[in-house]
Amino acid sequence: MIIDQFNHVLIVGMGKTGHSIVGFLKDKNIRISVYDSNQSIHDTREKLKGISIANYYDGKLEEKYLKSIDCIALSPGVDLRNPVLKNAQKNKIPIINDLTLFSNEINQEKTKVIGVTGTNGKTTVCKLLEYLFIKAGYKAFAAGNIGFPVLDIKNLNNIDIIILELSSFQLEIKNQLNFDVGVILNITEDHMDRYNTFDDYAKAKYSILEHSKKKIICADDEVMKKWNVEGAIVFSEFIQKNKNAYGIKDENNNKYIVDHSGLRIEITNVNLIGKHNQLNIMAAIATFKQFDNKFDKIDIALKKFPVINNRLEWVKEVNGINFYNDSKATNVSSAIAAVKSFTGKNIFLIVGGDSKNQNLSLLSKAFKNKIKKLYLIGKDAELIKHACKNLKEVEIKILKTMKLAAHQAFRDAEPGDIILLAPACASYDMYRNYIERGDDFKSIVANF
Ligand code: UMA
Ligand code: ADP
Repeated sequence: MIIDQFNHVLIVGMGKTGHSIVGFLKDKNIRISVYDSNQSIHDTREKLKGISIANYYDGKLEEKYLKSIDCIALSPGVDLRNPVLKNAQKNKIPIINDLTLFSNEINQEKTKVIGVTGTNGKTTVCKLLEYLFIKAGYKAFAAGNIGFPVLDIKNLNNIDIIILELSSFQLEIKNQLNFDVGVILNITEDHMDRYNTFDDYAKAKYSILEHSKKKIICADDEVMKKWNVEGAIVFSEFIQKNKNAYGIKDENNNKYIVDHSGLRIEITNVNLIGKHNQLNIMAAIATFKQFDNKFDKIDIALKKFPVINNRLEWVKEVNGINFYNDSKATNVSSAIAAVKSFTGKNIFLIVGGDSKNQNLSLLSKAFKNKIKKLYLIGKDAELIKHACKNLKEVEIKILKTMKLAAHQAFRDAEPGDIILLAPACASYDMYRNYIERGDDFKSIVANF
């Protein structure tokens, strides 16, 4: 058991993951110290009442906090480039995360593990996989970056299949966890405030494949196209020659997911809209098929799978105008995917927030001939306006609040039009998170 090697662990970051790690370590006869840059010692102490904690630290991470410890358990939100952490690595202090501890807990003979990563679509695919497995009679559970730390999973031994949503931050920390199937959905720019180069970000994603018995990747993705992944199972919008390929076939205005062994699953009238969701569904089916070939009601199940909140979620129709909330579109590529999901419609689009050093230039190309008016909110409104300056035919307005933006869009739109919130940015400059941002939008729209 890896943790037996350590006497004193410093947990860095006391959010969900930090607390989950404390919960795991507290009965293991190991000294625990905790650190958080923002949460005050007082608050953390209050939350950990009744647990024996050697030291509470807050403020800036200091070299001296590492003095008596022999392991750092890191939360994903903490940047590994922090000089103190870099030094720790240099001094061979092991840096682990909750997945490292989990890899020692799980009996992989009994419980299968699927890892899903990618810039966008992880939660959709993980939830869909969990749903399909449960429909097919398995005990399945989705955890990880989805919002449920792995060490909080109860009755691990009773679960047949765990579906882990994995962020690049979680994959950066090397561990012994192996995946029966590892999936990369797509790789586009995100989190550039955490990586020196896009290549570093892509490498973190790639690392999932090094630990996966079966590898599923997207053949259409510009980054993955350049990789040569031996034996990979691929999914694509097109029909690929590769015998391990899943593709989409159009027939008499109906769409089917097909493979080269006769699979044919209709996806015409599913609730998840847009081409990106067709790719997500295909990735989920390709994964499901690695475990089960008997369940023959996938198409019926798919039609009942509901849209997940804040992901191209239809909100309301007022005077023939349809409102959609895609608050989880926190990067450029997801906002573009949202815009592309509506054909032949005028889109009145609300964008903005913290653009996280992303390259915003792709927005203007994608918005051309699709967007009628653009409403910009939040910290980087001016930056986005500048990036869209070539969109001569699109009126761009900067507004102070979501409420002003939504009201302006409602005044401007006409029956048949779409009002879409797809911010392309993180929400932290205006809200606690994307959920609060989506809720704000929905509550404003509820009053129209
Ligand atoms: N903190 C520090 N120093 C830092 C940064 C943060 O002390 O330099 C502290 C903060 O003050 C805070 C705590 O660390 O108190 C937060 O830790 P965290 O950011 O690691 O967040 P958790 O609550 O542990 O949630 C994490 C994931 N968060 C991030 O990766 C940023 C959650 O994903 C995940 O659901 C959860 O673990 C369970 O696995 C969220 C996310 O935004 C939803 N993920 C990113 C994404 O999806 O794009 C990657
Ligand atoms: P993640 O967990 O990777 O953030 P989600 O399923 O929560 O993924 O979706 C996040 C955002 O990305 C939503 O706005 C959603 O509409 C969009 N999205 C989902 N799948 C894709 C995809 N394959 N490509 C681009 N955008 C996507």
